[in-house]
Amino acid sequence: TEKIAVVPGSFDPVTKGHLDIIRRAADVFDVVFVAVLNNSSKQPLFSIEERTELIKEVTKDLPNIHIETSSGLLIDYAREKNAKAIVRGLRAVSDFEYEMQITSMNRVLDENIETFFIMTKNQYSFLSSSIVKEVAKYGGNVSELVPACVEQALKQKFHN
Ligand code: COD
Repeated sequence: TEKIAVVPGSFDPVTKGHLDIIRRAADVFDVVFVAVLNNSSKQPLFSIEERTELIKEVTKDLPNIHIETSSGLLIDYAREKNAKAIVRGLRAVSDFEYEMQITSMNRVLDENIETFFIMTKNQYSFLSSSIVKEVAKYGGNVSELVPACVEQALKQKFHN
């Protein structure tokens, strides 16, 4: 049977660090659902539709990836998709406590869905959507950090 994974995030906006995790998950699992969700502790710059469109654009070459949004709980979405695993990226020790907390909570909600972690590539270990937004806001060059269409979208947000 097909091994299905969910890669969840707010992706506000998607970076080369996210893309690396999504591609590596798609290499290991048969089918990957990228779930664009709202993180209630963050105030997003891009709407959920804009975030979804950008990820679709940059993953269209990958046949086993599906991009969707959901407004409910991650674990309910994962169950609905018949997913065996939730895949998250880890950058630094600073990610660990938060990830540990949501992993434990998700396990309480459904003990049959495992959370897997993929360690960031060294060149992306400092990279976050927040830092990208900060640099783009003040007109800095983010072309090494995000795909070209995301760079364009950031320019439009901040300089139109
Ligand atoms: N290198 C490697 N991984 C990275 C990098 C990088 N440079 N940058 C980000 N990542 C990873 C993150 O560690 C994460 O795993 C993933 O990419 C997505 O990152 P973000 O920041 O876009 O996503 P988050 O952390 O805001 O996502 C949080 C969720 C939206 C998943 C969470 O809030 C959620 O599940 N919301 C739905 C409601 C719910 O179920 N809440 C209860 C959870 S217990």
